[in-house]
Amino acid sequence: MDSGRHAEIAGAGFAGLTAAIGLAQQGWSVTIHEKSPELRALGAGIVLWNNSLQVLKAYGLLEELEAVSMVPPWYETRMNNVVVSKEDFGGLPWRSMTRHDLHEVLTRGAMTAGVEIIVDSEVVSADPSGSVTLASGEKRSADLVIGADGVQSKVRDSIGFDQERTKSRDGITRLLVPRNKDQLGPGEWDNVIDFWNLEPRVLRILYVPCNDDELYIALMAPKDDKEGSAVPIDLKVWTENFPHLAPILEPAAKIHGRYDGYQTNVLKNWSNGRVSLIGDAAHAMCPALAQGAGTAMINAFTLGVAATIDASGDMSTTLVEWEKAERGITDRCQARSAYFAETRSMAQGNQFTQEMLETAIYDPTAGQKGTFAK
Ligand code: FAD
Ligand code: 5PR
Repeated sequence: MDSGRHAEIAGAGFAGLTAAIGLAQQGWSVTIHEKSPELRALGAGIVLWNNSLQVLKAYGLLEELEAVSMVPPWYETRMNNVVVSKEDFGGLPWRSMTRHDLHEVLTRGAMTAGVEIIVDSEVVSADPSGSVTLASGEKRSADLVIGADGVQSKVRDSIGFDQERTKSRDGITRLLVPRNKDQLGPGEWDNVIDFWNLEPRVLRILYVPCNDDELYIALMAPKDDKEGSAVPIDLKVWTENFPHLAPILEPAAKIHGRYDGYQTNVLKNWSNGRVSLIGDAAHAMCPALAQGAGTAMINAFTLGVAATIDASGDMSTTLVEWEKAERGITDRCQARSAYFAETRSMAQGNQFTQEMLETAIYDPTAGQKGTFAK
């Protein structure tokens, strides 16, 4: 099946790779430009929920992902090391993994589907009539241009989308460390555990086991807390506040790491002419609901379906309709995530109500089974 159509994508992150696989599996020729010299995922661990797991299933990649990820039995919340809640989301599919492993599964899936990935190739601008310009000066045309180039998107900024940007007071350092399970005290160390301290000081450690060997920890501190936001992490401060976690904090202090402030970007529109934005380029969000990658993958998937169905060749109407259909669920997720960042109310536990799980539960592939992974 060859649709005769061509897509140019900026960014080989989770959004760009997911869009590329969907388009290629539906017969498009696809080129991704990745500005980094090598293909790899920055950051530490990640949680995926039903929405993105369904996308991987539709693409024929779920088994591969299952082999490198795990299902923590419970999502536990503790305040000053006292358990306040344990949730299992009532059987809703979710999995934890390293970002590296997820990125590898998507990269392999893209290669198998015939996607061309060019590294060391930065997109510096895009044009709504359907072209990208590279740092090398080369200009390339396409039926569809996708800006999946992250929160600092040049595709977005070269066109000039209207956007509202909000920065939160908190931020986070995310690290991957050895599990060291046998050195931790009694506890169910396969759970995700959200350790909150609000008194005497606002510091939080989100503990996310990714597989037998690797543990993702996210250390949250207010931006104005110089010690809490320092990298490498200040071992004295963190072990004083979380003494029971010393066996994982010690190796964490040896990694340089990076402290990222939370940011929310809301665009008036996600598309202009033949250019569409997905992922953090379109809707960067606070991390509380762990849906940054999930929403990126939903929108990457549904964009590929909509663009393929477009029969007229006039992407502009198609992209407007796609955004109308898909946008609500992302906007609501972004707003809920910003609310949790603002109020820090995840600390109270039991925050994963059906309403808060709306985006996690959503199956963007419903009605599309059998179209992919041919
Ligand atoms: P990105 O992941 O930012 O990918 C964008 C890609 O585009 C990158 O590969 C980049 O090199 C490339 N690129 C950028 N500009 C250009 C250009 N002009 N031309 C060509 N290529 C370009 N969420 C979690 O749930 N867990 C985490 O552990 C976590 N860690 C994170 C760590 C970091 C450092 C960052 C920035 C974000 C993290 N997030 C995390 C948030 C979540 O990863 C994002 O919501 C999700 O990755 C968005 O995917 P994306 O593909 O839109 O953007
Ligand atoms: N969940 C995950 C996560 O990485 C973070 C949060 C929740 C998987 C932080 O990056 O609440 O901040 C959070």
